[in-house]
Amino acid sequence: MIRKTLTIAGSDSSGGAGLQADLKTFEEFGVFGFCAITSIVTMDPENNWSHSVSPLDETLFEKQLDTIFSTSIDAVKTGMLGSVAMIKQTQQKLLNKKIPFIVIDPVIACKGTNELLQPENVDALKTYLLPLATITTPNLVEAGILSGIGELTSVEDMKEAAKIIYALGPKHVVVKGGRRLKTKNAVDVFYDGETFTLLESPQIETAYNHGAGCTFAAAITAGLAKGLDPKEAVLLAKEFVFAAIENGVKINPYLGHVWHGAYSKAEHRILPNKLRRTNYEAADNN
Ligand code: PXL
Repeated sequence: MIRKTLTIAGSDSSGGAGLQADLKTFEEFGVFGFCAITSIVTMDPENNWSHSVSPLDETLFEKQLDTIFSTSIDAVKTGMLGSVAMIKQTQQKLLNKKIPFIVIDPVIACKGTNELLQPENVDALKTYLLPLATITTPNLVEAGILSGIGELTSVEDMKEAAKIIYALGPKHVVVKGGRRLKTKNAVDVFYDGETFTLLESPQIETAYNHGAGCTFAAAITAGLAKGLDPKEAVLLAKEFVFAAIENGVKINPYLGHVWHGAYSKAEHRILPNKLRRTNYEAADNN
């Protein structure tokens, strides 16, 4: 049976993060992807690519959930949630439907903006969703906010934050150090309530990494749906997102995105080599 995974997330109109990242990643993992849209994020090419987040009406959000949950879903991921009401609607559905695997990616700020989403969402996320999580995947900034520690500057700080976040109820916590932590390798801290595991990978020098966080959490979700245990799912997701960042592409004049298809070289699918044009410019010019 094909496994079914749902992302409850915002739409990134630029195509790299949000539900676009999630659905592309689900496809790469060979699971059937669904999405419920909470909000639509647009960027203004005339105004320095500034972001604007437009939450959807809550009734429309509920209708999407009703449509999707007419079938059984193996794993759910949440990303950008839009409003406290939608956080509560999500919690109710997850409880009623007894979803086996839940990944909460606590999207609190878009990398592009550095500005927090509605601050009242943070408390609602802690109260209603983190207790349901199989795994939560905060980045350094989000872990600082959720734990109440503030700025995290060391692996010790990350461990401390992971412990505090674990106490809110998720069964596993991954704090992503990324490039903000000034270490030689990229370090993530995985915590299961007993043991800390440090997950290291080389830092990749690239500016084309938009969508990395969403892709990572979506990959974990798909891995869990396919039967991996949480730590295995996180390790595979790390490899998957590493390839996606390493093969990041400058997708428009403003931004570079991770290439979600990199792990399995999706760019080589369908057309056999001999039929393919020799370069992408030739295709673009037609
Ligand atoms: O990367 C965080 C993120 C999540 N979800 C949506 C986004 C962004 C950043 O742009 O647009 C919809």
